[in-house]
Amino acid sequence: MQPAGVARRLLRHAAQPLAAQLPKLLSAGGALAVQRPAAGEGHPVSDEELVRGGTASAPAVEFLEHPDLAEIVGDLSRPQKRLPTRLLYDERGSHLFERICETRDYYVTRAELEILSRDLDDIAGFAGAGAGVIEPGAGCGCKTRELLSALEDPRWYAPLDIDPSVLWRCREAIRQALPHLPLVPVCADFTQPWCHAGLPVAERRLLFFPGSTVGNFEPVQAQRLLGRFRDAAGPGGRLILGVDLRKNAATLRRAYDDGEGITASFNLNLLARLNREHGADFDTAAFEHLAVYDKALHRIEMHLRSRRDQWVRIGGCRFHFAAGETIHTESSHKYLPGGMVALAAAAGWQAQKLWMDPQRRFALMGFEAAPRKQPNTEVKEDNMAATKKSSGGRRYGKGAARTVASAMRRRKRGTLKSGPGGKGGTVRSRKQAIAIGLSEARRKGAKVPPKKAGGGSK
Ligand code: AVJ
Repeated sequence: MQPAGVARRLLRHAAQPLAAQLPKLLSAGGALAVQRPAAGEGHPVSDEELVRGGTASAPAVEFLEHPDLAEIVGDLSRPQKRLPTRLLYDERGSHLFERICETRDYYVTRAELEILSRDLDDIAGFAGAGAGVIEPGAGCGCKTRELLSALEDPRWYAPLDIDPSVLWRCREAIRQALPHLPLVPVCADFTQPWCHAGLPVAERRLLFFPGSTVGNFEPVQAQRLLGRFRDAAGPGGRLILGVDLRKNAATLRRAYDDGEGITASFNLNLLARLNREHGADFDTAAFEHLAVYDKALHRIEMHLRSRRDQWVRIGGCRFHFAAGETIHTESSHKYLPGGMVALAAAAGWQAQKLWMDPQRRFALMGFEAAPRKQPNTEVKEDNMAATKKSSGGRRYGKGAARTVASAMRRRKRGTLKSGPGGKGGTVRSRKQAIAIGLSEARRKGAKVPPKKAGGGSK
């Protein structure tokens, strides 16, 4: 990486307001609140100013002050180069994505719409009456229009999108179809915290996250995102989640490298965007689109492959590309329904409903916000539940529950021994751990039902 003074200066002047930089504003009156940042507009800067805080070999922090640019330079500096997936969605990118959805090869949108129209009443019933609907990454809101018109007495619709131009169009489309529904558009990056506290009241909040966008995150990040949604939904909140299901690699590769070449343009637009907005000098003709299925990680990846050995400048840095070297731009994880149930459960969502298309390519899943547990009591509560279950619902005294919970913890740690004085082997079975816990309780004089003949905990 080398700083390039001229490029840096150009960059300063060419700085443009980007969606991610826009203040995350809420407007309750239905007007779209999009403001240009006061700072960051191009203004003449002296070289002295430019060098402040930086050296010839390490660019000043201020050149990378745009959060996107800092991230881009970091991502291109990795051994496997990559770029932030969200940057695919500028005005042109969002438009190209809508065209992808119309291609024959990209089955995802069609499969989802099929479920939405077939099971609309059931889905609307699950959402319940009087819901406020939040849609992160709303796009044009076409899918939502159908859902909104089927809902009973929806209170408001809050589309979130990183791209203000998309939000404008979404607002117009929804206004046309549902002129009386209050609209609360939010210009925000839904992967970052945003102000959901300011939303109007409703019977309950419904998070609508279709399109399998959740698949674009690594499972750990997906869990964190669903956890954020759980916070935004609040008590009694619901989630309707679109999930693309595992299927053969050939179908997936075709879906992400369509015959009409729209996905290729969509992917390559990312480089054109970096040229437009960050003064980069990518030769887009020197890169090609690639879709690769990773069988071990169950995900289809989009890459941009360098057709030749070349250098590219961006953010005052130079990056080398060997011929055939790739930039990883997107991953789309494919799930089994049970896998998503577990992932969402870890984020505080209880699975309630599963709707699939007849070919089982895609799933819409319905979740309800799980009641909040006190931190640190989870293990105990779980074990009390286990005690109740394996005892046929009988209630023990608090003392017994405590010794059983302790025995269960020791079993998990592998330190629970059976036999008199713990001289037997390590206890593996749940049932035996419960029995040991109960006999400990009995020794301490806690209230425990008498042992049945034949032993055991029942
Ligand atoms: C809408 C983000 C889920 O991953 O299937 C389509 C994006 N990328 N073709 C997907 C996309 C390439 C799409 N998501």
